[in-house]
Amino acid sequence: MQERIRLLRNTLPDSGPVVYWMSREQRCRDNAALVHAAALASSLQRSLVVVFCLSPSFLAASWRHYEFMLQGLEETEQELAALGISFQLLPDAAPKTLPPFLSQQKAAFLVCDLDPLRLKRLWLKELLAQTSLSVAEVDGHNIVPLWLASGKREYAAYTLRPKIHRLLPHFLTAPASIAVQGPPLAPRIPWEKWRTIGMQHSGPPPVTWLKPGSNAALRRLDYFLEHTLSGYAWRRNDPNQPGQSQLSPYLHFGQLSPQRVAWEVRRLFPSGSPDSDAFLEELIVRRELADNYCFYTPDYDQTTAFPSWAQATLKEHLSDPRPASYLFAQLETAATADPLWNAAQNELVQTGKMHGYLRMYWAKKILEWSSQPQEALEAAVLLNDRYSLDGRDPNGYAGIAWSIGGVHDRPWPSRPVFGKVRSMTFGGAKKKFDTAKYIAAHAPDNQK
Ligand code: FAD
Ligand code: FO1
Repeated sequence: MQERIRLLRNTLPDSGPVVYWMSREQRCRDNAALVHAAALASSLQRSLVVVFCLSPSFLAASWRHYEFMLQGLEETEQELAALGISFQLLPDAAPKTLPPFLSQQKAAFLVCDLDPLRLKRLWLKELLAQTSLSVAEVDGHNIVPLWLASGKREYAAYTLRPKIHRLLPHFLTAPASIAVQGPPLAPRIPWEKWRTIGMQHSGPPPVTWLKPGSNAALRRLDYFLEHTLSGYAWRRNDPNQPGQSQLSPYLHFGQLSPQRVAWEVRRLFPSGSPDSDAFLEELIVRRELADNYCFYTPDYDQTTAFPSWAQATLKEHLSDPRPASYLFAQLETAATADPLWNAAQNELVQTGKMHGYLRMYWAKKILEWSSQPQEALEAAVLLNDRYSLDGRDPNGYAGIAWSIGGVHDRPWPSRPVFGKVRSMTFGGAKKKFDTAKYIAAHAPDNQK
């Protein structure tokens, strides 16, 4: 447990409570930071307070995302209250609202979530500058703590995988859960009022096919383990099959612990299987590679972060003619001449989730149609962050950088526009799955 914690500052405790600033891990169960904060509270003989700072505009998040997040937080408040733990919602981003809260509470200690996103690193930096209390940062997201898996940006999955696998037996243990801290409290946050914050946002409405919150997340996990994990290895790349777990929105908002998911998969398949191995490769190695990329590469959403071979090859092919070019509005409204791309974009807009295989094709086409790679990167990030439930996540920035800039990939035989960056074509997709069936199911109504 201790290895999951980084003590950022150690000073004499003031007379008030231990405060857990919940941000990435928005759950009561299986939350290592919460468990650590409770342990500190009991060793210091102080109470424990959990606080969430609600930023009114977070990285192009829209109503769809705030609704999903706030409903999940409402459930988390109920679960914390049942354990006698008070939960406070502060009405603005952390650097503004947390320092006054901490001094008003005379907080003895602050525990916070590790979050590799640039904005979150900035929030933590500003917070440390404006306070003087002890601060501990906990990696409650990665099974092998980010700092221990690697102390530097990794080149690809194959360089990080052995480092992860060596440490996995030590870290893939039953998730630690929080004990009762006191008599049950009555939940007291006026959630209806806070949900108007989300509704003020324009953009896509909330989704209805996926229920937010930790309980729904655990039910979805059970369903996946029961019905979808077997066959995952081959079905996951067929967009016409329900082969993915659909867990990414819950993992993104921290409503579900990746450690819980991996632990349950390992319980079902103690010595592994092609399906469980394929799934854990994605859940552990690919996901932790994305965290590694964002944590050690602050310009993770810029072409400057691409490997030098990719920057050179894309530059060399800048003057190649593009097979088509579109305004951002044409991309956003799925109005290109590519029916497969339009169907994928429409699936994203309508459901808030695009199939993993098509995400690669979708991003690579944006590169092929853009005059500059940076323009393609910005368009892909904006569309992904605006419409995808699991957007604004290290997985997204890493996935887009892989697709457009060869991050975590290798050079391929050169093609127009792509150069040595791996390309994907409609013809190639046709060989992989029944594209006509997917288009019929997901194309915009006016293209059916
Ligand atoms: P499953 O196949 O069931 O995977 C289970 C979990 O494993 C996922 O929830 C995720 O945490 C992890 N995982 C799976 N594939 C990857 C991957 N390639 N990289 C990192 N982790 C992975 N994922 C996001 O969470 N948010 C995003 O915004 C996002 N944007 C992407 C953009 C592009 C261009 C690409 C190529 C990939 C992107 N991904 C993103 C990664 C991946 O496509 C999604 O994690 C996955 O499709 C989520 O659906 P699932 O949970 O049903 O997947
Ligand atoms: N984290 C916060 O601490 N406060 C917020 O108000 C907040 C809003 C938000 C909206 C959409 C979204 O996708 C994420 C949001 N997050 C917020 C961050 C999220 O909890 C994750 O920490 C990161 O996005 C993933 O690293």
